[in-house]
Amino acid sequence: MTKTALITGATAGFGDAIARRFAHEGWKVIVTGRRQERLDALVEALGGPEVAHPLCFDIRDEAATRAALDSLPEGFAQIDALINNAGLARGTAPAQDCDLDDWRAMIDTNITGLAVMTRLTLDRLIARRGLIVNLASIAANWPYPGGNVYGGTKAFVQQFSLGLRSDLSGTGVRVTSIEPGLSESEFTLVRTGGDKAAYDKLYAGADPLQPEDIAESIYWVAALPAHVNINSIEIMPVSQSWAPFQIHRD
Ligand code: 8X3
Repeated sequence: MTKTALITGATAGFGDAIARRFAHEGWKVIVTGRRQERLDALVEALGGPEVAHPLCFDIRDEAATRAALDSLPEGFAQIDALINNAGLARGTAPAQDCDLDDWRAMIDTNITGLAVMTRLTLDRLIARRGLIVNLASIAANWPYPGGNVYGGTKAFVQQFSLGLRSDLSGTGVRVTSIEPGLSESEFTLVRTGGDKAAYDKLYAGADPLQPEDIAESIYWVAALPAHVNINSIEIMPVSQSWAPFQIHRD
């Protein structure tokens, strides 16, 4: 039987690549995001309404999320995999210089939106002995200057994933936390407020991860036998590694 994956934040970057990968492998995909035109173009590129179904809403809005899920047509009503990809970073400033609206946007999307979407699809996922893949980040594992609330939201995603595994014991539902490092996508343009020069500087000579690399790892997780759970995957480009701790001296 054809399986169905719901991919949040599918209008760019990782989400777009994940949707393309799953559709390429014969899955039906529900693609969500805030930009209807991009969703429509993606549905077209994926093979049309038999293969892909768009849901246009803001994941920070619980009522809109409920209404979107309730609107799913019969052919897309069963969900075998939830890929919680929607998320963002805003800014790289130290905490003492940050804008509270930026912090709220990250908390509302990366934590609240992800938790609500998960809760609202859990019954369907349990019915299908399905899979949840949550997009965390290396920022969940490694603090860095300017990571503050972004890293905190991703630590939530990682720990929420592990907690879900405990609660879903016996249901057959698998849960995986994916923790990417330096990756080239629209994510960085959002983080820098559209600063293309900063975007180019970040990636210059670094050969960063590409969205297709993340899609590859998530599809691998999904395609494993039903008795195999990958708890977490931390992925970096070869160019990225750790530097020593900083020491401030007076
Ligand atoms: C984004 C990756 O390296 O900027 O989650 O924290 S990094």
